[in-house]
Amino acid sequence: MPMPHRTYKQVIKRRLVGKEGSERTRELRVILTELPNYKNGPYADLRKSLLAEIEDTRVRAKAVHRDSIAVRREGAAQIALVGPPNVGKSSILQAVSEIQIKTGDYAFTTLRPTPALTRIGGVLVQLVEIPGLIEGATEDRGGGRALLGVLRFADAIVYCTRADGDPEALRPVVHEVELAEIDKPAFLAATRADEADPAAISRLRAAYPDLEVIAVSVLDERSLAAFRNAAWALTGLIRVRLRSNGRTDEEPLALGVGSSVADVADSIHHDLGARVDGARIWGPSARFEGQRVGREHPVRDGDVVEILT
Ligand SMILES: Nc1nc2c(ncn2[C@@H]2O[C@H](COP(=O)(O)OP(=O)(O)OP(=O)(O)O)[C@@H](O)[C@H]2O)c(=O)[nH]1
Ligand SMILES: [Mg+2]
Repeated sequence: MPMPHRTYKQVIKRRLVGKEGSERTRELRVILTELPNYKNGPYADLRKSLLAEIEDTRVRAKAVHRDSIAVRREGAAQIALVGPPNVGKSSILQAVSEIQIKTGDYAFTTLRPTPALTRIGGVLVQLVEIPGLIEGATEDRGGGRALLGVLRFADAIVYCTRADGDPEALRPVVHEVELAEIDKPAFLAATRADEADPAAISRLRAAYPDLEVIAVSVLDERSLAAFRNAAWALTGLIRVRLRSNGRTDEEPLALGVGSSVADVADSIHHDLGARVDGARIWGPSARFEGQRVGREHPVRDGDVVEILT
């Protein structure tokens, strides 16, 4: 006499807890072989639902596999860090964010695009390390096509290369990005700058005249601040803080360059966007503190805005 099908269902559920992908499929198949072989009734239904579950698991496993290269966007902007192996990309991520990431004195420590959130002037920005982009990436060498796919969706790029290394080490990376016709705001981080002399930075500047070069060392807080500021400049966003009842918010809003007072109001609430009359402004876009402006007034990075309705 087999156990009641309801109990059996509970047992199956328990056996599947925490099992995903091929492990789950394997367990499901084992369960199927153990199931009483009735043609009709609750056990036949159970058999059907297990078969459906196997199919679902298979599809899900595929989907997970395909998506694992995509990076879920978080924060106001997404900036990709790309460069030769072992130049210190992960170390920068670690230095400017909360994440624990493997760093190591060997190539290809990082195997997948890895995101980290960093706060710049109060706004969260996502940095993504793109590992292992090598020559031939556009022909999918080293899984290059998927990596370039991540770059294509990023808002900006930071090329990373060792300050004291051969400037040409970065060339294939820049070349592959160009071949893929990806054209984004970018700068060049000359990494591990504490190991290099100033002449090395000049060499990099000469080798890449189109890119601004920022010397970065994870051992030097000021260079990390410069890195953050340069990264912010790439986003094309401005920060404004709201003021109401004489109090100014700590957290800024991030808006596109050229946004107006009406855009600020709209980003808070569409209703407010429709009702806004103007604003009082403190900061870079005001001629004097607390200036009264109209709804079309363009705000600037660093403004404090009091919406008037
Ligand atoms: N002196 C010095 N060493 C650094 C600095 N940044 C990184 N390193 C060292 O450089 C090595 C490589 O660092 P990672 O951050 O793993 O480099 P990566 O570019 O992420 O490397 P892959 O993921 O393998 O491509 C490690 O041994 C780090 O300790 C720096 O600013 N100064
Ligand atoms: Mg790494």
